[in-house]
Amino acid sequence: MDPLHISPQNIVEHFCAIGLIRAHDGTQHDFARTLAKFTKKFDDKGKLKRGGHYNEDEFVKFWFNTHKFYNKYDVNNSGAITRADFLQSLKDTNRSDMDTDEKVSEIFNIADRNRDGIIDFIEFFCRLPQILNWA
Ligand SMILES: [Ca+2]
Repeated sequence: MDPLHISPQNIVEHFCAIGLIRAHDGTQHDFARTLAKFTKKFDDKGKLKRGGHYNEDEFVKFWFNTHKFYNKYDVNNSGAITRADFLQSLKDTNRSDMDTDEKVSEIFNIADRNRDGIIDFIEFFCRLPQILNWA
């Protein structure tokens, strides 16, 4: 593998190898789908990208920005998104037209894969396209 260019497939294989995502629980599939979606779309300046590859700097920037976005929902900076965090961040966006409790339940139903009551970063990333549609 060219060390300066990493494909979504390289990233998926690496994340599997270190145990962050797994084939048997569906995280590998969802993770790969989200990654492919975003690597195809944007370069590091937010412009539409031609191929589906990142160089190392671009990937680090992308990964950093995705964590920054995750941290916006982690209102109390605990490192994990709880229902209270999500509820607060939806209320902060001042969208009183929504039933925020219902929204939070919907988000947790699809994103909290292991049903431990928190959305960790990998769970968040796997469902990022849906979360972006809601938030
Ligand atoms: Ca969880």
